[in-house]
Amino acid sequence: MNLARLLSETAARNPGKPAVVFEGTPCTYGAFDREVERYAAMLHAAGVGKGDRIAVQLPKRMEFLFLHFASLSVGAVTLPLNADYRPEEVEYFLSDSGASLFVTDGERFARAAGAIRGLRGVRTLLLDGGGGSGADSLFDRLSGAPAGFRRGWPADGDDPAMICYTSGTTGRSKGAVITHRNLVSNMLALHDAWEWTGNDVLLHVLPLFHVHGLNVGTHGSLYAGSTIVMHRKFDPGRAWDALEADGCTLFMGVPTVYQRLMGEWEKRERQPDLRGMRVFISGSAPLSDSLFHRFERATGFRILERYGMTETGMIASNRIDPAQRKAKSVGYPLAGVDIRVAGEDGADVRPGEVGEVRIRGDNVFRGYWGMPGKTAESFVDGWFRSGDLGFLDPEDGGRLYLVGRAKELIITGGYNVYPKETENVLDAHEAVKESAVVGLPDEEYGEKVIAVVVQKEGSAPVPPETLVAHCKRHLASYKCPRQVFIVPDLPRNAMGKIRKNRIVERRRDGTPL
Ligand code: MLC
Repeated sequence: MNLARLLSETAARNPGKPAVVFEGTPCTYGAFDREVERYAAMLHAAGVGKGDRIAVQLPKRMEFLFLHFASLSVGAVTLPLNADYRPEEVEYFLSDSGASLFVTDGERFARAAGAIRGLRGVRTLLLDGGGGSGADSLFDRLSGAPAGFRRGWPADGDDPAMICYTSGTTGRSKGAVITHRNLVSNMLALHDAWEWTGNDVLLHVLPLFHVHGLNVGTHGSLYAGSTIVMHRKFDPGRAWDALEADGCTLFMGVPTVYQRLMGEWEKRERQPDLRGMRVFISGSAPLSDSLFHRFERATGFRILERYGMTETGMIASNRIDPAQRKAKSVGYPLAGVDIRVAGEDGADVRPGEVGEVRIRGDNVFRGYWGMPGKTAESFVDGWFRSGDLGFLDPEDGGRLYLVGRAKELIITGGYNVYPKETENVLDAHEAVKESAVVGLPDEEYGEKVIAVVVQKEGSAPVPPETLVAHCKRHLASYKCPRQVFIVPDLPRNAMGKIRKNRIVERRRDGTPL
């Protein structure tokens, strides 16, 4: 069981059909598969083999996909990195994972070179430039790759295919090790649940470095032998035009994307003709009741909401029959996925009661890379603890509703942010005594990151913009506070713990802190 092999078999059945139309340029399944093979030959010649980690930090482009499937074809492990990660973040991911190869572009390498110089055993390949930078050019390597190479697909079901870093409560990111079986079982479950066929055309606007855009959208579509119309970046106007003009049947977005699509819809004089569309799917963050209904009133489509996590892939989904989709519910467990809802004592709660959602199945990852303690903490008796609070509706066949989170986590525009990571960066600023980072409700992003900061005694007043700029030097933009409030002290409870709820309540109704 090797994901890349399965996809290569689909390619062999559909050689002349467009697999991906990237910004208007089609790439057929045959051409796609030949490129993957050429990239695999290059990796093999570079000495990359089973179990090696290949970190890829690139903007959205076809080369990312060729590399990913080539990596899986030679038994290596893909480590996709957010294109916005800062040098220090990249350095951490490379060193923590022990990656032997880092593929990026000249611009990112120029920025990260200082931070990663001290790492041993990492070779860098650049998609452009390369001259004089000390790194090799990917295209030079490709043209020198041996002809006649045949993929051996040495990795099997229980071998790692990807390591996806997720933020953690302690502020230190953890690499979720995802196997071929995890990927394949989840892809097959979605294939059936969403009745995916070769006739589908997916409009793809999400980043490729996350589970949503890569594993759900791209793997699923390439397995079904359907076509992906891929946009480099999400733009609501272009998206509506493409949905009509490119014969699209499927769309996937995070709620922020749907929010922007609605804003654009309401501005337009002529609405797009969506007769070809089959289903709009949302995930990665909770879809509000009001957006679900607003979208349905405008377009006639009920958004299909589904639930997933990096560690588990997709867990639950609403049904493909629109009549069985409900607002605020993430639907039913996918085939092969078991869900239970546990109370504080670890026992199942009574049907309909709220508890922590726990998950078991072939979709569940193997553990966190190099962190056996963290891995052990996240499982109880073989069940993965999602950290999400929810209930199963006994009156509706066990339909799952999510109502909150046990862990401190902010989801902004479909990206996860753990406050601790941002607080650590703020606290490292010379003028900061302590900080508290919270998520405030936000119409566009779902939640937005804000920080409340206490200055060190005797330090000169520091403008909030300086602290935002400080964060942006060290952290990807989505983790940085949109606003910083300087306060004399933080609200605490009798135990001395910061009362984050109090901060959220006060910011919501505008009370001074
Ligand atoms: C961008 N910015 C964000 C942000 N996205 N800030 C907070 N949260 C976000 N999500 C910042 C930019 O860096 C920029 O900052 C500023 O906001 C303006 O950018 P923008 O032009 O408004 O943003 P845009 O690039 O258009 O992106 C919006 C978006 C994007 C919604 C299209 O956020 C996105 O693609 N989100 C999808 C994330 C995703 O794929 N998640 C899946 C995780 S997998 P500055 O300061 O630089 O100007 C997962 C499992 C599962 O969760 O179940 O799916």
